[in-house]
Amino acid sequence: MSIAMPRQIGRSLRACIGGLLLLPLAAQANFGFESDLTNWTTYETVTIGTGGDYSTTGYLWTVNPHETKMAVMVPSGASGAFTSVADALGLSTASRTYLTTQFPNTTNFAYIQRDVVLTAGQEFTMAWNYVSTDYVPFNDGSFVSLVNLTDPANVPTVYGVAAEVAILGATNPGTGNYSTGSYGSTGWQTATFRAATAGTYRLGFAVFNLTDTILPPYLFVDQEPGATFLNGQPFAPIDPDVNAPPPAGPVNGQCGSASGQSFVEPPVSGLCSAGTASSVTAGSSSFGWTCQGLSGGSDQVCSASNAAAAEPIPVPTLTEWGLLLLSGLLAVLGLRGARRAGWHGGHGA
Ligand SMILES: [Ca+2]
Ligand SMILES: [Ca+2]
Repeated sequence: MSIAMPRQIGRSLRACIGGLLLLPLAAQANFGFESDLTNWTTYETVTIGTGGDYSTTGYLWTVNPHETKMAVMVPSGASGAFTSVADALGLSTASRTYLTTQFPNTTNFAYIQRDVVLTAGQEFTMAWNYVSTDYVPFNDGSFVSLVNLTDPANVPTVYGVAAEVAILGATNPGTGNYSTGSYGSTGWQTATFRAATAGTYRLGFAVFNLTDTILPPYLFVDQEPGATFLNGQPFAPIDPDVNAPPPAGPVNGQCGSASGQSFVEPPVSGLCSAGTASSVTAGSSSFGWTCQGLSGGSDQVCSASNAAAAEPIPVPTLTEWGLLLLSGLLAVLGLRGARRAGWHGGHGA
């Protein structure tokens, strides 16, 4: 008992210190919507969902939250809302240009946003799930934003890219970072954020119709991934779209795991961990390629050893010499044997 007391105090102190380190997010609670929409500002159709069925043509999607509640967003209201949405989210001119370039025909929206105090370099994540009730080619989409209100020139990192905005789910292949196709879902995905300088940031999630206001998509948001089911079966999050649009900020090319390794044929995977891989060229002793930066990012030149060029040359040469020596030896031995047999024969006769 007398020993347990100090231990308990020690534990409490450690818990307090842990809480202080996490203060910025902890002090502004309800990132997981367990207290409904407290601390969030909403626009158009935003409700609190406790999980359930969301049917699209031919598919029964079941989307459940992390813990008990999540935000459920559906674009509605008047068309032509982009500028007022961008104003509310605090987007820079560059971010607006990026979004209107990728999605020139947005009509109506729904969004949620809140201000978050972050320390320099602080990281956090949020989860989201886009469900399309529309079908190709009638595209719809969604994006996330994190704007440095204190120091707008120092943009944060969203999904690994130095930019205020990142496209999330979209319906048409090649238009989202995660594209569902007709009536599909991205499953629960995790967005990553990293503050630049210390300050107040505005976090926003937006979902929109394109061209018309028919068959609006859903965007579900929670602090951690929930669960998704398709026709009652567990549905895993989909992979990123390999033909996704360029990111909103520069991405420097970076060599992948194949760099510096040894191959007998040109490597086809692990070429780049960031950027777009060029075709692989085969030299006499090495393979070479370039990881090309995106949206103004720098390129990186990468190489791997060409084992096929180095190995086969000495091996046949040695074998050939060996065979030549062996046949020469056999010829000499055969001749001597014949001579000795002759001598013996002669001697014995
Ligand atoms: Ca939740
Ligand atoms: Ca639509």
